[in-house]
Amino acid sequence: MAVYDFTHALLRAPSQSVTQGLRDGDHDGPAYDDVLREHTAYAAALRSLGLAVEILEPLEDYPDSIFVEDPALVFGEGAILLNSGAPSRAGEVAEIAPTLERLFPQVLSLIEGHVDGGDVLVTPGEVLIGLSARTDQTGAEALIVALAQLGRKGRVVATPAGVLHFKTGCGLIEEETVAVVAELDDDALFGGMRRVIVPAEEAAGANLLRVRDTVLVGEEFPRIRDLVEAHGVTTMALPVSAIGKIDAGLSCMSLRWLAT
Ligand code: CIR
Repeated sequence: MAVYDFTHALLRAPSQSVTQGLRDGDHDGPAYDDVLREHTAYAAALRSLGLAVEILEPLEDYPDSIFVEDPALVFGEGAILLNSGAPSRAGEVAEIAPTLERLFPQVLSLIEGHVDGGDVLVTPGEVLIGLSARTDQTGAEALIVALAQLGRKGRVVATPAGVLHFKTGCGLIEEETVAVVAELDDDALFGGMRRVIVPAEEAAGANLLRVRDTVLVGEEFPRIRDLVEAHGVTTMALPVSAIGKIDAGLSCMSLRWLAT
């Protein structure tokens, strides 16, 4: 089984407060209806690829809670509750914990430090943990301990300045091929995986998402789609311009796993 052969996905519906989501800069946030439209298309895409999708109720107190990838990391064998480095998001983990307790055979917790799931890239050989404004060394080391309890190996890597999360700048195309922004084009980071460089003008689309035999790509990133298709992998274009206004991409809106 490949690391993206998921059977299940967990999402959370956007709250009206999503218009106030965190963003770098002082530009306007997205309109609620636009985010809802993108979220609906995303859920439909995952279902069309054969995943069982559960959508949790919106949380008005947490504008960014639609981005369920950040408060937890999940595998079929268990979930790990994380601890966001963004104060306004710290409460999201307690909100999602009961659902994860219901869905997973075991649920571990980060014992110290901060990690956002957006900084974690699961590759076949290891789990890469990017240090960022949201993920600190203490949290990354605590995550490595938790991963070991699930029989997985973690490794800490640097996230380049200027991107929110490690995965803002990369995503798996195939098990041994990763799409990266130029700043992440580094052998040491990806342990010898083949890298496909995302054109600078489409850097905002690097957070693509492989699900089963398809790579989901933002619809305004045609050159990335061409690059992925050139590797013989089918793409599916999805609208992301609204969530892009609050620094999010395609991996952020779901937790995904292969049921064991
Ligand atoms: C935030 O700043 O936390 C949200 N506005 C965007 C989170 C994106 N999540 C992700 O990349 N995993």
